[in-house]
Amino acid sequence: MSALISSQTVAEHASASSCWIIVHGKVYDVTEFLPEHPGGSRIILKYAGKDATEAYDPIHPPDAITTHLPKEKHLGAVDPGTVIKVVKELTAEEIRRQELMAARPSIDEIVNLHDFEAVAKAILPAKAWAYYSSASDDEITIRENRAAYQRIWFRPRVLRDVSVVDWSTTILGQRSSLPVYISATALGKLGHPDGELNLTRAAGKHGVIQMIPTLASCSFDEIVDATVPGQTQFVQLYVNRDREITRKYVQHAEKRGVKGLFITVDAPQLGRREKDMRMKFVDESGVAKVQENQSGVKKDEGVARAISSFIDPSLSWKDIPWFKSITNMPIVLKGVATPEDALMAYDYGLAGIVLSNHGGRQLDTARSGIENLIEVVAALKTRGPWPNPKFEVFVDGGIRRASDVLKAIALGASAVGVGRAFMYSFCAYGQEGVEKAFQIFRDELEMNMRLIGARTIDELSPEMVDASAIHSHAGLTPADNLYNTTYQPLALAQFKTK
Ligand code: FMN
Repeated sequence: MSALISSQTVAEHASASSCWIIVHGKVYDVTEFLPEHPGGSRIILKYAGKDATEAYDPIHPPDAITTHLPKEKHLGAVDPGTVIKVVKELTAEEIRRQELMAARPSIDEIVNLHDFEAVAKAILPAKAWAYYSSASDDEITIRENRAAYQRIWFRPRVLRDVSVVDWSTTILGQRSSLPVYISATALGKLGHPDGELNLTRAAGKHGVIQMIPTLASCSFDEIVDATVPGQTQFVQLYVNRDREITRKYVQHAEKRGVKGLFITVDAPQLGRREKDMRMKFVDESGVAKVQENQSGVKKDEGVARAISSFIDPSLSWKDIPWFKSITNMPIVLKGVATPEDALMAYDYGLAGIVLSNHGGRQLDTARSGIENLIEVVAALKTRGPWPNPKFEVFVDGGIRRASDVLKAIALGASAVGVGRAFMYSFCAYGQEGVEKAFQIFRDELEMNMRLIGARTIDELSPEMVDASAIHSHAGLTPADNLYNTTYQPLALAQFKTK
């Protein structure tokens, strides 16, 4: 066994020419890795010669450092006897958040999914809130994702004996207790120490399907290990420039029993999420440090961009046969937005598509998934009978109510994905929060299905909704918040003041 390394020795390697860090009690020499770190070298150098565990944990799966750093750079364990325990003083912001955490509404007082968002906003660290809530550019699409559902109205049927209603369904041939799956949202530990495991555990208990993100804070295996027998998971894929890494990841997922591969196709480059980017310029005390801009801080970073530089922008339709050759999992393209691409996915023999704009985080002023659904279903009907069990269409973005879910299904979606609402539910209340979110969906589905006159998911049909206003963007145009905050209303003629 190699000798223990004293923390004083580690502290001697605190520069770019020799940079050691401690993560989970182990010492690593990251000097040569500094220029390669996807998040930039500055953040590592901040912890040079010190324990970086606290900063490392929310952004990386536990095995990231051991996998990416060559064995000879794993220097050994730190001698615990030499570690000086620093009692960290809480900042005013941390104290404020702890107080808010203690004063959270009890979970019984949470009546809808918006409540989770409000609680999460109050208790999350500023960086986590910025990363989770941000959307691209002027954040028009994220607002449209909600507004689009408000342009669709129900045409309910009556007198249909709705004493028993059943909202269970199948998604890619897998049983699901809800017509809703948990969409992939990266970096769960920014918002809760158990990260994505909150979702896995709640989903296992309630028969809901979870899509595992490539960029999860927990490792892929930790997430799969937390399942119960028979639990279904899908995996979301960001395709790596190094296809060998992608091949291994996909085949490992299949071997571990994952039942569907969702390839994200709307992110050849990550969108500019300005709320997240601005966080780069705020130091730990919460003080903006915009002046650093002059001294070389790259403005186009932020948590999202820092972790995503491996994504391959050259991905194209030509790669699809390769994906089909490396896996037997059903392949779904996540982030399709037009009938043209929907038909291509169909013609390439894929299992389905997700009509998604990535929660408004990619191309701003892209239309909502639900608006695209109408055109996509019309186009797919030209290829044969619809619904088609061999090709499923999913929708995500802005879904916060069972009524949203039912509108999407009535218009032809097999099921819908929910990102933020589940994420905020665990940020606010951990696993219990996610379970409560499922309960809210169940309660709302039961009530709405009765009121619409649909006893099962199959009984939902296009005649039950009026979507005639969906393409009219004039009425409920999302507010341009950035513009509105800067420009005051025009002044009217003023009375003289004395
Ligand atoms: N989609 C991906 O394909 N991969 C990701 O890593 C990913 N991370 C996300 C992280 C956050 C914080 C959020 C809010 C969304 C992310 N998404 C990602 C998009 C979601 O999978 C989903 O498309 C979107 O959240 C749906 O919109 P909603 O949040 O309004 O439900």
